[in-house]
Amino acid sequence: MCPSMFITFEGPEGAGKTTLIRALENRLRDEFERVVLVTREPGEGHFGRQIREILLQQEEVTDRAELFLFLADRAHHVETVIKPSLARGEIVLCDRYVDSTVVYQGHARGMDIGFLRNMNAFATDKLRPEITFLLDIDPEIGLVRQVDRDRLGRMPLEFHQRVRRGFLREADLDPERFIILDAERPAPGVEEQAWMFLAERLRS
Ligand code: Z5A
Repeated sequence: MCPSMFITFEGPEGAGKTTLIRALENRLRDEFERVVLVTREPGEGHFGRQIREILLQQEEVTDRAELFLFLADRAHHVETVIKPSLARGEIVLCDRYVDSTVVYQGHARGMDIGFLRNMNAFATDKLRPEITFLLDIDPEIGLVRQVDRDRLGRMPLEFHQRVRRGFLREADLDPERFIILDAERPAPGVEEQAWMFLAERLRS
């Protein structure tokens, strides 16, 4: 049996990350009897919720301030939630993590990607996920699925297209870690593709 495992879920807005995480959480509990922690960035716990409120609900946040808020949320989240859960031997399913910063603040907003990688390494104390599921979707489809859009969700379509291309680029650079899922299909198909991979990994 595999010990603790850290798995992240990435992709453009409305790709279906939350839906997939719920399905995998249930199957990991039912079929493997594993203890699973479901969490997300930004916004876990009291500290994270306050940062999330500033980040996603306020209309004016400068780009640099935005970056540091995402990183502050991550640093606190890793130390207080993710690492303790992994130390207990659990499986952590995290909705967004370091790749979202590289893609949204780097590929889409234009900040220096090398700098962002270094800042991520500092914020996370170099904690990297073993598996990252990338839910790839045309942003025009994802945005239609998303009824309730936050500040970033309301960015123009071309921003979201840069996000999609950025995630695919990151996946190209790290094919061992990234599993790309075609998120335009109905949810059961997406779940099955992810589950086949995950169940196999847990059995090995
Ligand atoms: N951000 C950043 O810039 N930098 C960072 O470092 C981090 C984040 C960590 C977080 O928003 C925003 O912060 C995000 C990136 C940025 N901004 N944008 N844009 P969030 O976490 O609140 O939201 P999100 O992650 O973008 O989206 P979401 O609301 O979490 O969507 P989702 O989880 O991917 O999708 P869902 O809730 O599972 O599904 C959405 C709807 O589609 C729902 O009605 C489902 O029933 C439906 N659905 C799901 N799957 C399917 C399929 N396969 N077919 C059809 N319909 C489906």
